[in-house]
Amino acid sequence: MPNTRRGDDWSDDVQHEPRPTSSARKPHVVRARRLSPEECNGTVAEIFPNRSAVRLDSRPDVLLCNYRMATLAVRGGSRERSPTCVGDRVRVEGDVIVGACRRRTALARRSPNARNPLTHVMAANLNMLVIVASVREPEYTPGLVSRMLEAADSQDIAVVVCANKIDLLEEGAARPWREFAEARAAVVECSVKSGAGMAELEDLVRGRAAAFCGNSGVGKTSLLRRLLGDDSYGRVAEISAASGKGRHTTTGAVLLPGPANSTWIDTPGVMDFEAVDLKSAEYEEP
Ligand SMILES: Nc1nc2c(ncn2[C@@H]2O[C@H](COP(=O)(O)OP(=O)(O)OP(=O)(O)O)[C@@H](O)[C@H]2O)c(=O)[nH]1
Ligand SMILES: [Mg+2]
Repeated sequence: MPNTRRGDDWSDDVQHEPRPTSSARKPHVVRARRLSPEECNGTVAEIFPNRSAVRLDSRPDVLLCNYRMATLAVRGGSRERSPTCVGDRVRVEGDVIVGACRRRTALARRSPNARNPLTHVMAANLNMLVIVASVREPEYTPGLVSRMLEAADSQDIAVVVCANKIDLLEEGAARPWREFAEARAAVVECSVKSGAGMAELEDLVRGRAAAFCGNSGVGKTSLLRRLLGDDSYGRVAEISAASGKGRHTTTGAVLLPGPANSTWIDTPGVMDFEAVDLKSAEYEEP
């Protein structure tokens, strides 16, 4: 079933009404703070309404957890649409997330829900961003690639520009994505369908904490299936014949353990990317 929601993923359409404030409400006794790396024991793998799935360091499966907001929520100014994001290092006690570590890096954008301008932190603690574009179907969009590249570059996150569906490129056609090789990015032309360039991509992402981001329908989930050798992961769908665009098949970011301690994050396709710099909100001491 195609995803017919207006936003890029389910949480764009969740209405975040401000909680009623009451002068009679008691102030929190425990002051929220960011934890040290040693205090954390898991990594957020997926976000659901009011809960997160956490991959604990001590066990291979994921645990569905609630939040203890009093000790977790340190905002420092930016209103995020979820208390944690995929890739966040957290402390879990029982099945409750009681705190989170300061993020080393974060890919964040303004959430597309105009009624509620929130920050959407797409992924945290990355050391690589794989910007996936398709050479055709859907059409290649250089603006999105360069905006994402800029956001990663400002945090010293390594960038791979992955031009997928190279099997669809006609002989002699222009290859405008190659311009990004001059912007400190590795550029890989590949095809999930033919296997071209896949070994090169695998070499680049092996051992990395890498998020795969880009438009809907460019092949992010297909690439990850191929890299993981697991066709049962996630869902892929043909792009729409009517619009030539993707169908927003992946509806939330998912952290996937890969070979050689890789952590690869599949993300929902975005229609646009307006970066939010979380440095002042996130990295300064509260
Ligand atoms: N021809 C061709 N088709 C591909 C290639 N890679 C993926 N596709 C097709 O592109 C379509 C979209 O692939 P997905 O993996 O669902 O794309 P996505 O980027 O995850 O899309 P969202 O989850 O909506 O963001 C599917 O029909 C895939 O089979 C490729 O290299 N060549
Ligand atoms: Mg997908």
